[in-house]
Amino acid sequence: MIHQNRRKELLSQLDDDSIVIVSTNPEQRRNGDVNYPFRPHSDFYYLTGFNEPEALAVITSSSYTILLRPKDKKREIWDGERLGVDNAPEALNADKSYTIDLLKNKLPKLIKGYKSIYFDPKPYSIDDEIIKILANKKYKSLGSILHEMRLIKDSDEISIMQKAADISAEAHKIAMQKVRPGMFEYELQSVFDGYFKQHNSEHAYTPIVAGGKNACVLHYIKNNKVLKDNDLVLVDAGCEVDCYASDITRTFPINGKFSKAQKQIYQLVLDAQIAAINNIRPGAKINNPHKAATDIIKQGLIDLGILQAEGELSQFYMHGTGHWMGLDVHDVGKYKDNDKHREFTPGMITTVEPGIYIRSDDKIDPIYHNIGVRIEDDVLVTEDGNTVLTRSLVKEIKDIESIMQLQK
Ligand SMILES: [Mn+2]
Repeated sequence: MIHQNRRKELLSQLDDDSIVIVSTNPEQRRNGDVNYPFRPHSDFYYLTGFNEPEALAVITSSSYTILLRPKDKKREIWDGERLGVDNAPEALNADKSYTIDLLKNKLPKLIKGYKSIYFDPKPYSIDDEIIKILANKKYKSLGSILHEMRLIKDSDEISIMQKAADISAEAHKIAMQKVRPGMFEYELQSVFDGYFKQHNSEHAYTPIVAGGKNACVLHYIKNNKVLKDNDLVLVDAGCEVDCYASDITRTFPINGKFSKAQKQIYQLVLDAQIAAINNIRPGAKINNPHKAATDIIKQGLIDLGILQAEGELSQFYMHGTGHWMGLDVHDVGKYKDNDKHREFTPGMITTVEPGIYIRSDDKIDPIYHNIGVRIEDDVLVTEDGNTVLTRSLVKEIKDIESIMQLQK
């Protein structure tokens, strides 16, 4: 029902003579005859709830047609059951269903008479075929309308994302309790691999487990070095539940106790993060959290003698403070309207993730060298402010240190 409502809502924003064409991802080859685990395209999944590869949805105000793989006894013995054309109408609430090999024959008939075609070609073979079939016909951007819908989460989406946030938060807590000097980064990562899998979820993105100076490499994913006594470890890991993401970063001391310098940097990032979250409410500009965070970090670094008053903050804080999150961890939806930052609206979900990264080649007091700190939570905009979906996970220094005493 929920997918039917979304299709209806989408069509209500288009002219009557519009037709929407949206395909899912193909399977991706890993090597030899091995594929990566299949993951549907988010636009397609949002409108259909169908998670088989090689499928196409054609949607108009009067009909919903799905093209999908045929039943194939031999293939199903190897790869598992397929929904099939006969079951599709009832299972997917579709009016008609055809096998995908009939694309060339059926699509020209389906689009006949429709003036506006909404289609975002992706660099996949099925979309290449559709482009050929559409020949000289013009098509309009589906994303510009659909992605605004995806940006505002409904109650079903919020409860799935809360579940993803809860699983990720618990895994981070266990990681804090399991970490030891001498452990490898990948061993700490395995806490997340195992916990996510135990809860029928996947990594929503490649996790970052970065000890010491590795935390200053923003997209460090090798995760293959030893975690050292007296260093911090930065973990950016979040799971995906039913294709919906969570995204959490915590930074904690490998031996369970922050040093004085680590505390100073950590507290500054935490103060910035809390100030940023306090700037999230309906009607507020979406760049207010970033402004609040950078003001605090800049002044704090100046007070510590790390940054000169005329210096560039981007030397130590070089990324944004958040991004939309949903079916994609970096979710769709515009950030600006006519070049101006838009306002928060209830139902939006954003991350809040300021950080400070001090490399050893930065000419400052060496006690601060190789400290990289980021703190990231997932925040839902509500009618009267916001709810932090990842609030169950500690982030105050004293709370992290005390949870780490309860070692596992
Ligand atoms: Mn993030």
